Amino acid sequence: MSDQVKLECVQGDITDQPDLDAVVNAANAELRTGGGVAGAIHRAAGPDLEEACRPLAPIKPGQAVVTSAFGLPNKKIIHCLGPVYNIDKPSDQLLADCYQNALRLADSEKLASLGFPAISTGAFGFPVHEAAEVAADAIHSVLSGLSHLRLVRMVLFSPGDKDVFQKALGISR
Ligand code: AR6
Repeated sequence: MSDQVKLECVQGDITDQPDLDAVVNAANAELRTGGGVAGAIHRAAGPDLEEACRPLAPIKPGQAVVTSAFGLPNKKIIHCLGPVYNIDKPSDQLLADCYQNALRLADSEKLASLGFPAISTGAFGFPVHEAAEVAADAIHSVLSGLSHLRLVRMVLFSPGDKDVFQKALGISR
C-alpha cells in the first residue's frame, strides 16, 4: 500500500541508523569489505559479517542478498551490487533492479523499515542526479506491492546529495 509507506531523506551515515530494521550495503561482487559504504558497514558489523557473506558471493549487478547485521544496530543488512556506470549496461535498469530487489527482499523478511545509501554514486561513478531519478522511479513503482515495509529512508553522506534525492523523490521538506 503505497500511501502507507513513508519516504524520507536524511543526511548522515548508513552505519548510524539505529531505528531502522535494516540497511542496504553498496557492496562489491565478492561481498567483502572495501571503500565507502562497504568499508564502513564491514568495520561496524565486525568480522562475522564477512564470514556470513562468503557462501552468498559472488552476486551480480542488480542482485540483493540478506544477512544478519552483527555489530550494526539493525536486524539485517541487505547487500546490493550496483552497476559500474556505463560499463555494466543498461546501467539505469541495473540500478533500478537494486532498489526493487532490496525493497522486495526486505518486505519478504517482514522488515518494517529500510535505509539506502546512494548506490553506485561513489566508486562506481553514477552521476548523482541520474541515480536519484532512477532510485525515485524504482522505489515508487514497487511500493504498492509491499505488505510489511512502512518506512524507506535514503541516507546521503553529503547535504547536496540529500537535496538532489529529496527533490527526485518529491519530498517537500
Ligand atoms: N553512509 C552513507 N553514505 C556513504 C557512506 C556512509 N558511511 N560512505 C560513503 N557514502 P560507494 P558504490 C556515500 O563508493 O559507488 C566500494 O569500495 C558515497 O559518498 O560506497 O556503489 C565497494 O567495495 C557515495 O555517494 O558505493 C564496491 O567495490 C555513496 O555512498 C564499490 O565501492 C556510494 O558510494 C561500490 O561503489
